[in-house]
Amino acid sequence: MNETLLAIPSLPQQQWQDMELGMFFHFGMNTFCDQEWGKGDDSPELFNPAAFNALEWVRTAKKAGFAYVILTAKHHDGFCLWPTKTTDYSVKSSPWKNGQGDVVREVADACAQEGLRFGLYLSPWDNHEPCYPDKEAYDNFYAEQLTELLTQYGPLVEVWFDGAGSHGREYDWRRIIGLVRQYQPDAMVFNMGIPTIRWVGNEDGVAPYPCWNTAESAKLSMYTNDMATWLPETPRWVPAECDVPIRANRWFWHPDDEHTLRSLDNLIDIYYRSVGHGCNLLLNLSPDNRGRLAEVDVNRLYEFMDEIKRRFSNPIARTEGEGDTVLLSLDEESDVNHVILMEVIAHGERVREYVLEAEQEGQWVELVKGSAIGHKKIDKFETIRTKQLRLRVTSSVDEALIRSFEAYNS
Ligand code: FUL
Repeated sequence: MNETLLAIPSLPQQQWQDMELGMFFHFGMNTFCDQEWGKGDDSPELFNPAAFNALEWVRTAKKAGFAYVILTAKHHDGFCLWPTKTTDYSVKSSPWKNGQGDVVREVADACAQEGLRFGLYLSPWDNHEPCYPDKEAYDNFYAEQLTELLTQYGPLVEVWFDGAGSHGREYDWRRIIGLVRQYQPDAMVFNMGIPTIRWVGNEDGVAPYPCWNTAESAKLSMYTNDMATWLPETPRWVPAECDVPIRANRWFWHPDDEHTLRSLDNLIDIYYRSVGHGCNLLLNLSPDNRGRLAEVDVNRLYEFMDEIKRRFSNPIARTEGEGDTVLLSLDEESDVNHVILMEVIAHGERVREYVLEAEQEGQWVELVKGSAIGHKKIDKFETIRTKQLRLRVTSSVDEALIRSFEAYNS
């Protein structure tokens, strides 16, 4: 097959894939009601995060090594975290800052200040809005909300369209995507309409292997077996994002919920099976009803990312190359137990099968057999002592272009 037949990522898609780590913040009316899916009838009086501190959220993400942040501007309950003109069901009807506050603004500004990219989640399903049953009226309402967000809080790196609750419902995706393209042309579109990135298909934060960057269709939501139906203009390159809450199965903060905090081992496993399978990891933290992050969550996050940095900050050796065989020579004989491979995805995902080998007493010993490399593949194996490693691409579409081949002793 010729390169022109290969799917190729756009430049914004490449930049998005290079970020690898995003932090999701689920915050809103549910935070004050000990619930995950509000019915849209909770009083705005309840929303009052007295110690709200967006800078703390964003600095925490940054310190952990995350490159982008996604905030739930509106969840399924319809309560808006910005003072929208479209409804009174928002921060402006709450006691917080006497109705003068704007959570979206504060998080956007904190990201700009700290140099993180910012993105938004705007639930299509809206349990509060009275016009929701009227398709045309709600399409207008939703377009207006989206326009406010796209024009007032950019630049945006990603717009997250959640499929939950929308089983059987049709939205005006052409118009929605048109707005994103008009106002935030470089923002990634998550999983709906004409997506540029796709949902990995579960909320465990893990990708199957191989997880190719192309997909004909993907699941719409956890709650139906429907497949997402994308408009025909969907690009062929749609990399996956793995979303997962740090407190198992709970996206919003709940009192007395610390026992659901994921273990360090679980988070490390998630990293190997998301970033390590070439996908982005979108890890959710749930700010509490004070508007602060729980200390136990932050400590676990740092513990997790410290361990990842410990394992993967100092390669023993690194090279790049092209063709069927790429050699990696170490300065001296060393213990090796991880290899990280990356392809030059700007020219498509070319490798279909590969073998990793290590030289031992003049013989090549097989360490790993793999298929996809794509943006990244992390391979872990029994520690072996060697002075030379070899990547053999045993099947590829066009010449393999290896952006990096690194060895680690972690
Ligand atoms: C799901 C939603 O229903 C959850 O509440 C959460 O927002 C998750 C990220 O997506 O579809």
